[in-house]
Amino acid sequence: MNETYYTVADRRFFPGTVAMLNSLRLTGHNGEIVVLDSGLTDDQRSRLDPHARLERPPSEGVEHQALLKPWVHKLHRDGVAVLIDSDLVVTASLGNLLAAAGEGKVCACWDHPNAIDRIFPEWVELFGLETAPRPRTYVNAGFVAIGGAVAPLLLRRWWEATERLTERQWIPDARDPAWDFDQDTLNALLMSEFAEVELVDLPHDMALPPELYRTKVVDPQTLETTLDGRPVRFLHYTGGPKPWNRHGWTRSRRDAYTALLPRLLFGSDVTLSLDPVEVPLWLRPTAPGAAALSALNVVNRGIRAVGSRVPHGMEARLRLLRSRLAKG
Ligand SMILES: [Mn+2]
Repeated sequence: MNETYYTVADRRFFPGTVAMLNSLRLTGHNGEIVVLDSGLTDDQRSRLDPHARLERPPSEGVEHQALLKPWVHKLHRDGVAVLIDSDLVVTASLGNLLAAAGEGKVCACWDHPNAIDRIFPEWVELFGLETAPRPRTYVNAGFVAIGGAVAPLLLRRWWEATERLTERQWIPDARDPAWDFDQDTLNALLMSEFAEVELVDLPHDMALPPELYRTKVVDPQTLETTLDGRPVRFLHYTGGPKPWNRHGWTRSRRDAYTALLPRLLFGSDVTLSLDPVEVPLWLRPTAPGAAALSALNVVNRGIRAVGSRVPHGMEARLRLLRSRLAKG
């Protein structure tokens, strides 16, 4: 299978990028990995360099790195393009998805249950669509596999639609038609100009928060993971702060993604390993690290319990802050 993996990373997303890269290799995916460098340090670049192709996307006119994802249309030549987030890890073989993408289908996973019917007539004007969107499953843009003749067309249109957003101020309200950036533009295109393209939409393959907390790591060695007894192929730590960041302690609990991070960053069999001092204590592969994660688990469960009783206005502000961190 001739596939290329594309991800966007800056210095803050380096640990996540390394975990994603290692997870791909550990699950037997050998295709080239291309990192769109939106602000890595020289040290990070030199460490990624032996394992990934680094590309510098344009710095002008792109206000947010999330908007860079479909810039892949400038790089992708042939075979299957796999666009994959650097806050996501792969826990099982993607073989059948890559094969389906190779036949010209688009593969992606269902988004959150409360977003699954997201659609806006305003998308036509906002994204410059040629036809009106028709309801179709709203998918998560954290993993998208596209191949065949549709790949260059969809990637180009995805970029063109997303590029229009750079001139528009982000409105921090999920009811805004462009709140979800490149994920909205992708879905708008799949629901309109590309409505005839077969979509392999996977209802159970991606674990997102809050389901991530219920997800079980069956075997840390193979990364085998299940949710409600069903195998999961992607653990996607959406939102912020990320568990590898300094402020990650406000969220880090014993979820499957955080539980696998030390194994993915420091395991003796990983492609690129970090120095433990590069991540917060609770992610270090040491006894104090494991103890810190257990303690955080207790503290953050408590915070969540309190959180359900906070006044409405405060809750909305917290949500806003969280989504800002996610976008930022
Ligand atoms: Mn993501």
